[in-house]
Amino acid sequence: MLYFVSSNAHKYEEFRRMLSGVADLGFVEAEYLEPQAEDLEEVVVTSAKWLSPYIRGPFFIEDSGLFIDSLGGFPGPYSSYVFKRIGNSGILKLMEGFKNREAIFVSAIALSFQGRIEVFKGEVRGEIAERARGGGWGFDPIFIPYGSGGLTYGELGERKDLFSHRGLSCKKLREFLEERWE
Ligand code: ITT
Repeated sequence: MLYFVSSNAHKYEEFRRMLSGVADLGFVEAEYLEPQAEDLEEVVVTSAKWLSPYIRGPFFIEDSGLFIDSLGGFPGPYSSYVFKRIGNSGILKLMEGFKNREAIFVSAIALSFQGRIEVFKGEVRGEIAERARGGGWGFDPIFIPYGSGGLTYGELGERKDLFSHRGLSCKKLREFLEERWE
């Protein structure tokens, strides 16, 4: 069994869906120590090293962040905290008056496997919508990935996986596991 450690059940659902047929995915619902760093790769590698003595067998974690160009990359590594504090309406308010609504959604996975830490990254460019559209969770209703025909993650439903930052990082994880997972 491969384990995903996270406090976020939505992420687990997405990974389970995307890794089906490759590995059975268990969920360890837990919060863990995250260093304050701008680079998500640094965050996940440090956290995975910190977690490894506590978890028997292979596991992975993921850190994601929404980097908005006009806001100097904010909220970036602080996305979870900012979402909890001000939500999508707060982000839309901050964006009022900005013509440039471009943003990048980034996902970094650290896999602890056979004594090593492997990193897989995914990045998607897109735009912050003028208003919230569709369902989903977190920033889903306000992020429009390029190539989706103007639909937000929230409006894409499960098709989000085909366009998303997590879809890209998970594709790399999947390819890695396809060659090694038994
Ligand atoms: P962990 O315990 O796995 O860290 P988390 O929710 O704190 O779970 P992150 O630190 O990666 O996750 O925070 C990223 C935040 O960005 C997350 O809480 C959401 O609000 C938002 N987010 C990340 N990926 C998203 C996605 O695919 N769709 C919508 N919002 C997303």
